[in-house]
Amino acid sequence: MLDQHQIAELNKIAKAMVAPDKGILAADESMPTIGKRFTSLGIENSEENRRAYRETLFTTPGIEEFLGGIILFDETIRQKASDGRMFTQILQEKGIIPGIKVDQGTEPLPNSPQEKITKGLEGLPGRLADYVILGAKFAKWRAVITIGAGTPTDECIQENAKRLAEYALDCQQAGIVPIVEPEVLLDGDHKSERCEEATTRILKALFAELKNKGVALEGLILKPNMVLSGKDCQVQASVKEVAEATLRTLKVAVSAEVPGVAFLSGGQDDVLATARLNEMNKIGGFPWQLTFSFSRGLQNLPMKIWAGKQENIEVAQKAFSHRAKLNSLARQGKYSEALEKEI
Ligand code: 5MM
Repeated sequence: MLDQHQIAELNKIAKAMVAPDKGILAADESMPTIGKRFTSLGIENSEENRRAYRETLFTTPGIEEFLGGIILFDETIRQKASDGRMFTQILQEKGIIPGIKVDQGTEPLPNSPQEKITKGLEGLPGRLADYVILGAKFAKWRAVITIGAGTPTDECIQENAKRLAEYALDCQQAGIVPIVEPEVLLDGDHKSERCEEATTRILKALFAELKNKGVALEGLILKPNMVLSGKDCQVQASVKEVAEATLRTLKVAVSAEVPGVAFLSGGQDDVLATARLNEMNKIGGFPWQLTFSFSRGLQNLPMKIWAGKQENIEVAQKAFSHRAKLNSLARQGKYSEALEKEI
Protein backbone atom coordinates (compact mmCIF):
# COMPACT_ATOMS: atom_id res chain seq x y z
CA MET A 1 0.00 0.00 0.00
CA LEU A 2 1.18 3.53 -0.76
CA ASP A 3 1.41 6.04 2.07
CA GLN A 4 -0.34 9.43 2.05
CA HIS A 5 2.82 11.24 0.99
CA GLN A 6 3.32 8.96 -2.05
CA ILE A 7 -0.34 9.39 -3.06
CA ALA A 8 -0.07 13.18 -2.69
CA GLU A 9 3.01 13.21 -4.97
CA LEU A 10 1.21 11.16 -7.65
CA ASN A 11 -1.83 13.41 -7.37
CA LYS A 12 0.35 16.50 -7.88
CA ILE A 13 1.84 15.10 -11.10
CA ALA A 14 -1.57 13.96 -12.38
CA LYS A 15 -3.09 17.40 -11.76
CA ALA A 16 -0.22 19.12 -13.59
CA MET A 17 -0.70 16.82 -16.60
CA VAL A 18 -4.32 17.96 -16.94
CA ALA A 19 -4.01 21.54 -15.64
CA PRO A 20 -7.09 23.67 -16.49
CA ASP A 21 -6.00 24.89 -19.94
CA LYS A 22 -3.84 21.89 -20.88
CA GLY A 23 -4.00 18.44 -22.40
CA ILE A 24 -1.58 15.68 -23.36
CA LEU A 25 0.10 14.90 -26.68
CA ALA A 26 0.37 11.19 -27.46
CA ALA A 27 3.65 10.90 -29.40
CA ASP A 28 4.21 7.28 -28.44
CA GLU A 29 3.57 5.63 -31.80
CA SER A 30 5.36 2.30 -31.91
CA MET A 31 7.54 1.42 -34.95
CA PRO A 32 4.69 -0.23 -36.92
CA THR A 33 2.27 2.64 -36.20
CA ILE A 34 4.62 5.52 -37.05
CA GLY A 35 5.73 3.47 -40.07
CA LYS A 36 2.15 3.19 -41.28
CA ARG A 37 1.55 6.92 -40.85
CA PHE A 38 4.86 7.93 -42.51
CA THR A 39 4.46 5.48 -45.41
CA SER A 40 0.97 6.78 -46.21
CA LEU A 41 2.58 10.23 -46.66
CA GLY A 42 5.62 9.00 -48.59
CA ILE A 43 8.01 9.60 -45.66
CA GLU A 44 10.76 7.03 -45.09
CA ASN A 45 10.43 5.34 -41.66
CA SER A 46 14.06 5.87 -40.63
CA GLU A 47 15.35 6.59 -37.12
CA GLU A 48 16.51 10.04 -38.24
CA ASN A 49 13.10 10.89 -39.71
CA ARG A 50 11.32 9.78 -36.52
CA ARG A 51 13.76 11.88 -34.47
CA ALA A 52 13.48 14.94 -36.72
CA TYR A 53 9.69 14.74 -36.78
CA ARG A 54 9.40 14.52 -33.01
CA GLU A 55 11.90 17.36 -32.62
CA THR A 56 9.60 19.44 -34.83
CA LEU A 57 6.68 18.77 -32.47
CA PHE A 58 8.55 19.18 -29.17
CA THR A 59 10.32 22.41 -30.12
CA THR A 60 7.19 24.13 -31.41
CA PRO A 61 7.32 27.66 -29.95
CA GLY A 62 4.79 28.20 -27.14
CA ILE A 63 3.43 24.63 -27.22
CA GLU A 64 3.86 24.47 -23.43
CA GLU A 65 0.85 26.81 -23.09
CA PHE A 66 -1.40 23.98 -24.28
CA LEU A 67 0.34 20.76 -23.20
CA GLY A 68 0.84 19.46 -19.67
CA GLY A 69 2.47 16.21 -20.76
CA ILE A 70 3.81 14.30 -23.75
CA ILE A 71 3.78 10.51 -24.03
CA LEU A 72 7.02 9.21 -25.55
CA PHE A 73 8.04 5.90 -27.09
CA ASP A 74 11.07 3.93 -25.82
CA GLU A 75 13.22 5.12 -28.74
CA THR A 76 12.17 8.76 -28.31
CA ILE A 77 12.87 9.01 -24.57
CA ARG A 78 16.50 8.14 -25.39
CA GLN A 79 16.87 10.59 -28.31
CA LYS A 80 18.38 14.07 -28.57
CA ALA A 81 17.42 17.20 -30.48
CA SER A 82 19.84 18.60 -33.10
CA ASP A 83 21.28 20.99 -30.48
CA GLY A 84 22.42 17.99 -28.39
CA ARG A 85 19.84 18.29 -25.61
CA MET A 86 17.85 15.20 -24.65
CA PHE A 87 14.19 15.50 -25.66
CA THR A 88 13.26 14.97 -22.01
CA GLN A 89 15.40 17.99 -21.06
CA ILE A 90 13.69 20.15 -23.68
CA LEU A 91 10.28 19.15 -22.33
CA GLN A 92 11.30 19.70 -18.71
CA GLU A 93 12.66 23.16 -19.56
CA LYS A 94 9.28 24.01 -21.10
CA GLY A 95 7.42 22.67 -18.03
CA ILE A 96 5.93 19.77 -20.04
CA ILE A 97 5.95 16.47 -18.15
CA PRO A 98 7.56 13.56 -20.03
CA GLY A 99 5.78 10.19 -19.97
CA ILE A 100 6.38 6.81 -21.55
CA LYS A 101 4.36 4.08 -23.24
CA VAL A 102 5.12 0.82 -21.43
CA ASP A 103 2.74 -1.67 -22.98
CA GLN A 104 4.30 -3.98 -25.54
CA GLY A 105 1.43 -4.25 -27.99
CA THR A 106 -1.26 -6.89 -28.11
CA GLU A 107 -1.67 -10.65 -28.46
CA PRO A 108 -4.78 -12.68 -29.39
CA LEU A 109 -7.08 -13.68 -26.53
CA PRO A 110 -6.73 -17.49 -26.53
CA ASN A 111 -10.48 -18.33 -26.38
CA SER A 112 -11.54 -15.55 -28.76
CA PRO A 113 -8.51 -14.93 -31.00
CA GLN A 114 -10.14 -12.11 -32.99
CA GLU A 115 -9.98 -10.08 -29.76
CA LYS A 116 -6.77 -8.70 -28.27
CA ILE A 117 -5.17 -8.51 -24.84
CA THR A 118 -2.28 -6.18 -24.09
CA LYS A 119 1.20 -7.49 -23.23
CA GLY A 120 4.01 -5.99 -21.17
CA LEU A 121 3.65 -6.96 -17.50
CA GLU A 122 6.70 -9.22 -17.48
CA GLY A 123 9.70 -7.28 -16.19
CA LEU A 124 7.63 -4.10 -15.93
CA PRO A 125 8.91 -2.96 -12.49
CA GLY A 126 12.51 -3.07 -13.80
CA ARG A 127 11.62 -1.13 -16.95
CA LEU A 128 9.74 1.47 -14.88
CA ALA A 129 12.80 1.97 -12.67
CA ASP A 130 14.89 2.62 -15.82
CA TYR A 131 12.32 5.09 -17.17
CA VAL A 132 12.33 7.01 -13.87
CA ILE A 133 16.08 7.52 -14.36
CA LEU A 134 15.41 8.70 -17.93
CA GLY A 135 12.97 11.33 -16.59
CA ALA A 136 9.51 9.78 -17.02
CA LYS A 137 6.92 10.91 -14.48
CA PHE A 138 3.97 9.06 -15.98
CA ALA A 139 3.29 6.03 -18.16
CA LYS A 140 0.65 4.74 -20.52
CA TRP A 141 -0.88 1.32 -21.26
CA ARG A 142 -3.53 0.82 -23.94
CA ALA A 143 -6.09 -2.00 -24.08
CA VAL A 144 -8.06 -2.51 -27.28
CA ILE A 145 -11.73 -3.52 -27.26
CA THR A 146 -13.50 -4.43 -30.51
CA ILE A 147 -17.22 -4.23 -31.20
CA GLY A 148 -18.37 -7.06 -33.48
CA ALA A 149 -20.56 -10.15 -33.64
CA GLY A 150 -20.48 -11.46 -30.06
CA THR A 151 -17.70 -9.10 -29.00
CA PRO A 152 -16.48 -7.73 -26.72
CA THR A 153 -16.61 -10.94 -24.68
CA ASP A 154 -16.60 -10.80 -20.88
CA GLU A 155 -13.25 -12.61 -20.91
CA CYS A 156 -11.66 -9.91 -23.08
CA ILE A 157 -13.04 -7.16 -20.84
CA GLN A 158 -11.95 -8.90 -17.62
CA GLU A 159 -8.45 -9.84 -18.78
CA ASN A 160 -7.71 -6.37 -20.16
CA ALA A 161 -9.09 -4.71 -17.00
CA LYS A 162 -6.98 -7.00 -14.81
CA ARG A 163 -3.78 -6.24 -16.75
CA LEU A 164 -4.47 -2.49 -16.78
CA ALA A 165 -4.89 -2.56 -12.98
CA GLU A 166 -1.68 -4.59 -12.47
CA TYR A 167 0.21 -2.14 -14.66
CA ALA A 168 -1.29 0.81 -12.73
CA LEU A 169 -0.19 -0.67 -9.41
CA ASP A 170 3.36 -1.30 -10.68
CA CYS A 171 3.54 2.31 -11.89
CA GLN A 172 2.36 3.83 -8.62
CA GLN A 173 4.80 1.71 -6.66
CA ALA A 174 7.56 3.18 -8.85
CA GLY A 175 6.30 6.75 -8.23
CA ILE A 176 4.90 7.01 -11.77
CA VAL A 177 1.37 8.17 -12.62
CA PRO A 178 -0.38 5.57 -14.78
CA ILE A 179 -2.55 6.62 -17.71
CA VAL A 180 -5.04 3.77 -18.09
CA GLU A 181 -6.33 3.60 -21.66
CA PRO A 182 -9.14 1.18 -22.48
CA GLU A 183 -9.95 2.00 -26.11
CA VAL A 184 -13.22 0.82 -27.64
CA LEU A 185 -12.40 1.02 -31.34
CA LEU A 186 -14.37 3.08 -33.83
CA ASP A 187 -14.34 0.25 -36.42
CA GLY A 188 -17.72 -1.16 -37.43
CA ASP A 189 -21.18 -0.11 -38.52
CA HIS A 190 -22.74 -0.23 -35.04
CA LYS A 191 -24.89 2.49 -33.55
CA SER A 192 -23.58 4.68 -30.76
CA GLU A 193 -25.65 2.67 -28.20
CA ARG A 194 -23.36 -0.34 -28.69
CA CYS A 195 -20.30 1.82 -28.08
CA GLU A 196 -21.95 3.16 -24.93
CA GLU A 197 -22.67 -0.36 -23.72
CA ALA A 198 -19.13 -1.64 -24.43
CA THR A 199 -17.51 1.47 -22.92
CA THR A 200 -19.63 1.17 -19.77
CA ARG A 201 -18.68 -2.51 -19.42
CA ILE A 202 -14.94 -1.95 -19.74
CA LEU A 203 -14.91 1.11 -17.49
CA LYS A 204 -16.92 -0.62 -14.75
CA ALA A 205 -14.67 -3.69 -14.92
CA LEU A 206 -11.57 -1.50 -14.91
CA PHE A 207 -12.58 0.53 -11.85
CA ALA A 208 -13.60 -2.65 -10.00
CA GLU A 209 -10.10 -4.10 -10.68
CA LEU A 210 -8.31 -0.86 -9.78
CA LYS A 211 -10.13 -0.72 -6.43
CA ASN A 212 -9.61 -4.43 -5.87
CA LYS A 213 -5.84 -4.07 -6.31
CA GLY A 214 -5.62 -0.98 -4.11
CA VAL A 215 -4.59 1.44 -6.88
CA ALA A 216 -4.86 5.06 -5.63
CA LEU A 217 -7.51 6.64 -7.88
CA GLU A 218 -6.22 10.14 -7.02
CA GLY A 219 -2.94 9.20 -8.71
CA LEU A 220 -4.04 8.09 -12.17
CA ILE A 221 -5.43 9.52 -15.40
CA LEU A 222 -8.13 7.75 -17.41
CA LYS A 223 -7.77 7.86 -21.21
CA PRO A 224 -11.03 6.62 -22.70
CA ASN A 225 -12.67 6.78 -26.12
CA MET A 226 -15.62 9.10 -26.66
CA VAL A 227 -18.96 7.32 -27.16
CA LEU A 228 -19.32 7.34 -30.96
CA SER A 229 -21.26 5.67 -33.76
CA GLY A 230 -19.15 3.08 -35.61
CA LYS A 231 -17.24 4.70 -38.46
CA ASP A 232 -19.34 2.81 -41.07
CA CYS A 233 -22.68 3.48 -39.38
CA GLN A 234 -25.11 5.25 -41.73
CA VAL A 235 -26.52 7.54 -39.03
CA GLN A 236 -23.76 9.35 -37.13
CA ALA A 237 -24.57 10.77 -33.67
CA SER A 238 -24.49 14.59 -33.52
CA VAL A 239 -21.88 16.53 -31.53
CA LYS A 240 -24.44 17.06 -28.73
CA GLU A 241 -25.46 13.38 -28.71
CA VAL A 242 -21.81 12.27 -28.51
CA ALA A 243 -21.13 14.68 -25.66
CA GLU A 244 -24.22 13.61 -23.70
CA ALA A 245 -23.66 9.88 -24.21
CA THR A 246 -19.98 10.16 -23.26
CA LEU A 247 -20.71 12.09 -20.07
CA ARG A 248 -23.54 9.68 -19.14
CA THR A 249 -21.14 6.76 -19.56
CA LEU A 250 -18.32 8.34 -17.57
CA LYS A 251 -20.67 9.32 -14.74
CA VAL A 252 -21.89 5.77 -14.15
CA ALA A 253 -18.43 4.22 -14.16
CA VAL A 254 -15.67 6.67 -13.20
CA SER A 255 -14.94 7.53 -9.56
CA ALA A 256 -14.86 11.19 -8.57
CA GLU A 257 -11.36 10.86 -7.03
CA VAL A 258 -9.81 10.48 -10.50
CA PRO A 259 -8.16 13.87 -11.24
CA GLY A 260 -8.40 13.74 -15.03
CA VAL A 261 -10.10 12.13 -17.99
CA ALA A 262 -8.08 12.71 -21.18
CA PHE A 263 -9.69 11.39 -24.35
CA LEU A 264 -7.98 9.59 -27.21
CA SER A 265 -9.08 10.75 -30.67
CA GLY A 266 -9.33 7.24 -32.11
CA GLY A 267 -9.41 8.14 -35.80
CA GLN A 268 -12.17 10.76 -35.54
CA ASP A 269 -12.09 13.79 -37.79
CA ASP A 270 -9.77 16.35 -36.10
CA VAL A 271 -12.32 19.17 -36.04
CA LEU A 272 -15.12 16.92 -34.76
CA ALA A 273 -12.91 15.60 -31.96
CA THR A 274 -12.31 19.19 -30.83
CA ALA A 275 -16.00 20.14 -31.15
CA ARG A 276 -17.11 17.10 -29.14
CA LEU A 277 -14.62 17.81 -26.34
CA ASN A 278 -15.78 21.42 -26.29
CA GLU A 279 -19.44 20.41 -26.05
CA MET A 280 -18.75 18.20 -23.03
CA ASN A 281 -16.93 21.02 -21.25
CA LYS A 282 -19.78 23.41 -22.09
CA ILE A 283 -22.28 20.99 -20.52
CA GLY A 284 -20.06 20.59 -17.41
CA GLY A 285 -21.26 19.11 -14.12
CA PHE A 286 -18.56 16.44 -13.63
CA PRO A 287 -15.85 16.13 -10.99
CA TRP A 288 -12.79 15.49 -13.22
CA GLN A 289 -10.70 17.69 -15.50
CA LEU A 290 -11.93 16.69 -18.96
CA THR A 291 -9.27 17.11 -21.63
CA PHE A 292 -7.47 15.58 -24.61
CA SER A 293 -4.67 13.07 -25.03
CA PHE A 294 -4.76 12.92 -28.81
CA SER A 295 -2.23 11.45 -31.20
CA ARG A 296 -3.85 11.68 -34.63
CA GLY A 297 -6.23 14.46 -33.55
CA LEU A 298 -3.19 16.71 -32.96
CA GLN A 299 -0.70 15.32 -35.46
CA ASN A 300 -2.58 14.58 -38.69
CA LEU A 301 -2.05 17.99 -40.26
CA PRO A 302 1.46 18.85 -38.98
CA MET A 303 2.79 15.45 -40.06
CA LYS A 304 1.32 15.93 -43.54
CA ILE A 305 2.77 19.44 -43.84
CA TRP A 306 6.21 18.41 -42.51
CA ALA A 307 6.42 15.50 -45.01
CA GLY A 308 10.03 14.78 -44.01
CA LYS A 309 11.36 18.15 -45.24
CA GLN A 310 13.39 20.63 -43.19
CA GLU A 311 11.95 23.59 -45.10
CA ASN A 312 8.41 22.70 -43.92
CA ILE A 313 9.19 22.73 -40.19
CA GLU A 314 7.93 26.24 -39.45
CA VAL A 315 4.58 25.79 -41.18
CA ALA A 316 4.12 22.33 -39.62
CA GLN A 317 4.79 23.81 -36.17
CA LYS A 318 2.21 26.55 -36.80
CA ALA A 319 -0.41 23.94 -37.72
CA PHE A 320 0.46 21.86 -34.64
CA SER A 321 0.33 24.85 -32.34
CA HIS A 322 -3.02 25.95 -33.79
CA ARG A 323 -4.63 22.51 -33.30
CA ALA A 324 -3.25 22.29 -29.75
CA LYS A 325 -4.58 25.78 -28.98
CA LEU A 326 -8.05 24.91 -30.27
CA ASN A 327 -8.09 21.76 -28.16
CA SER A 328 -6.93 23.77 -25.15
CA LEU A 329 -9.91 26.08 -25.72
CA ALA A 330 -12.21 23.05 -26.14
CA ARG A 331 -11.10 21.59 -22.82
CA GLN A 332 -12.31 24.90 -21.30
CA GLY A 333 -15.57 24.96 -23.34
CA LYS A 334 -14.38 28.09 -25.19
CA TYR A 335 -13.90 26.71 -28.73
CA SER A 336 -15.97 27.68 -31.76
CA GLU A 337 -15.61 26.48 -35.33
CA ALA A 338 -14.98 30.06 -36.50
CA LEU A 339 -11.57 29.85 -34.77
CA GLU A 340 -10.50 27.10 -37.20
CA LYS A 341 -9.72 29.76 -39.81
CA GLU A 342 -7.57 31.94 -37.57
CA ILE A 343 -4.24 30.30 -38.33
C1 5MM B 1 0.17 6.94 -30.66
O1 5MM B 1 -0.79 5.97 -30.82
C2 5MM B 1 -0.86 5.06 -29.73
C3 5MM B 1 -0.93 3.68 -30.23
O2 5MM B 1 0.31 3.32 -30.47
P1 5MM B 1 0.68 1.85 -30.99
O3 5MM B 1 -0.53 1.26 -31.65
O4 5MM B 1 1.73 2.19 -31.96
O5 5MM B 1 1.14 1.10 -29.81
C4 5MM B 1 -2.14 5.18 -28.97
O6 5MM B 1 -2.10 4.47 -27.77
C5 5MM B 1 -2.46 6.56 -28.66
O7 5MM B 1 -1.78 6.99 -27.53
C6 5MM B 1 -3.94 6.68 -28.38
O8 5MM B 1 -4.71 5.69 -28.96
C7 5MM B 1 -4.41 7.99 -28.85
O9 5MM B 1 -4.15 8.08 -30.21
P2 5MM B 1 -5.30 8.64 -31.12
O10 5MM B 1 -4.69 8.67 -32.48
O11 5MM B 1 -6.42 7.63 -30.96
O12 5MM B 1 -5.65 9.98 -30.54
